[in-house]
Amino acid sequence: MKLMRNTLAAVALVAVQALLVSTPAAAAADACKLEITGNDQMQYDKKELAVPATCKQVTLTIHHGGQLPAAAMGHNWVLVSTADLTAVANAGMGAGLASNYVAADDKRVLAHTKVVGGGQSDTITFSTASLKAGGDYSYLCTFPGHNALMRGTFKFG
Ligand SMILES: [Cu+2]
Repeated sequence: MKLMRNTLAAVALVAVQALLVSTPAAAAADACKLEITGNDQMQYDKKELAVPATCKQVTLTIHHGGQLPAAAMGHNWVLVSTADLTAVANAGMGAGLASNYVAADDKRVLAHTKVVGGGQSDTITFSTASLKAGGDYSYLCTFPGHNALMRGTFKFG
């Protein structure tokens, strides 16, 4: 019994050491990396993405796990204040695929990827300087007609 207790204590100690060894900087860097995947059924695989407010920059990769081309079932990832979601989607619709369905100089767009088709991906890194911790943010796909299904909550902090 004593041996078992010692073994448990040793295991606990190793676990604590493992926690201490992983530096806060390394943990934060990973926490600031996000991935999301769209499919041929007009869906993202995540309804929510979150990063801690300590992230000065966020790296996001969008994957398209389907097979349809961008012209038919393209997806992007656009970050907005939730209050701007519909307006940004409407403005993006007229911008066209060549502009990734994002209107030129739309200040309401806080970050966005390219439109990707089946098998493609795109990675962006954006600054969080303009984001407020605890603010109400959302992401959406601005391909015409997609945002009704393709939207989610973005939590910062
Ligand atoms: Cu889409």
